[in-house]
Amino acid sequence: MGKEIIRLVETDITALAVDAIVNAANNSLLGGGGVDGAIHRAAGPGLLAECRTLHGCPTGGAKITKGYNLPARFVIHTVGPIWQGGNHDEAQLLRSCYHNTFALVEAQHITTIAFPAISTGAYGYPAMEAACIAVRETLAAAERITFLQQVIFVCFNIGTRRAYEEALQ
Ligand code: AR6
Repeated sequence: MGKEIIRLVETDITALAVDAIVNAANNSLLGGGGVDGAIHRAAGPGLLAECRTLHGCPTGGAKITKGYNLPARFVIHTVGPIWQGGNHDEAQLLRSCYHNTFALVEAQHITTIAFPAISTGAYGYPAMEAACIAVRETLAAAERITFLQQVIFVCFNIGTRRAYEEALQ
């Protein structure tokens, strides 16, 4: 299994009928702006109610909920690092987001998943460096998780798309 399981798609992640979509959440897991706000709006109040029972999530961690009104069956909430110049463990924490998300994928037998570009919006992580981490962690997971069929990287803007294209070279 290699790069052929990866697809770049320009869409709103909440529209995707995959097993799981990933949310770029914050430590509270109680919603916010960006993709987090869009996911909570589309999923409806059931999602927030379940998130309240999770008591937050550390940076680099991941927790799973149902998808409620979303076409996706699950939402995997992960908390990316805030970019602080690159010397504050940001890369390790972002790698952990992907690693811990794929651990849940494996445990729940998820075969199709879509990721936003975690940390690259409000949290300011450089798109190119984030895309390299996303691709590398995905290829490593695909080697291990034999039932994984498709990983979609949602490109919400042109800069994100270019970064993934380059990272896939
Ligand atoms: N579908 C797919 N991607 C999207 C969508 C969408 N509907 N909306 C935005 N993006 P961000 P972060 C892209 O800021 O940097 C929240 O307030 C966006 O263009 O959503 O991890 C949380 O509560 C960018 O490429 O997440 C946290 O407080 C990417 O998603 C904080 O923001 C990530 O941007 C997390 O910041």
